[in-house]
Amino acid sequence: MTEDEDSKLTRSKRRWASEGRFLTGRVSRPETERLPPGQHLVTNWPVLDLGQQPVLSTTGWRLSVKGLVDEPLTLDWAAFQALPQSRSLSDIHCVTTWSRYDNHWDGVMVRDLLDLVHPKAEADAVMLTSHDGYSTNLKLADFAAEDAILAHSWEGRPLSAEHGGPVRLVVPHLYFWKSAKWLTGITLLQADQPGFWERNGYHMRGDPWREERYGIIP
Ligand SMILES: Nc1nc2c(c(=O)[nH]1)N[C@H]1C(S)=C(S)[C@@H](COP(=O)(O)O)O[C@H]1N2
Ligand SMILES: [Mo]
Repeated sequence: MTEDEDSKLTRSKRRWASEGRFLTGRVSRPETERLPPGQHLVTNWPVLDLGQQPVLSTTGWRLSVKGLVDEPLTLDWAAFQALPQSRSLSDIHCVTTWSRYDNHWDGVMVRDLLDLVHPKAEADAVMLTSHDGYSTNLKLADFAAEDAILAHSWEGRPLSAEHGGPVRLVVPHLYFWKSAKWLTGITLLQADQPGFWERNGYHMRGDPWREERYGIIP
């Protein structure tokens, strides 16, 4: 990271703050209300996916960011590691009703990645695609949440293959199905399109505090 790039990132963060960009209108909850409605606490970490757990090496790993961006980008492992690295602490809330507190994630903050690609003004949604054929959608404001991270490590150790390694998304303020494992593609779109579970009865947004579990079943 050169001084120059660093100050460019700093400048654009300051600009986002002054524009109030990506504000979701979310309120923080008091400690007494840490568990969303209908959830129960677990201390293990369940594995949930479509039944395929690809084992990917970091050598062949690629992540592309495309669609409505001025600077489309494909990162290999070295390029991803060269981006500013951060730690994010958050709770997991799965739509199947388990929650897990205090997960330490290491990786690249979504905002730092977005700073590099320059989303176009008309970009309002994101489609995430994964190596196992999974997809899920987010509004750009949710994807760009302050604590959203492209995580390569959990509790200081490389993310295991079953939990989405080498890199998964973590968007803590939404149900965990939005947090794509084995992430390979990020496409910025003008309008929100349903991903895999969203086409199969899950809610388009998935806010656990509003119990946005299910959408309208077609
Ligand atoms: N690529 C991919 N990502 C995925 C899934 C999947 O099937 N494939 N399942 C989602 C669901 S429904 C949940 S609850 C979480 C589970 O993550 P975990 O197995 O690490 O607990 O991953 C989400 N991300
Ligand atoms: Mo889930």
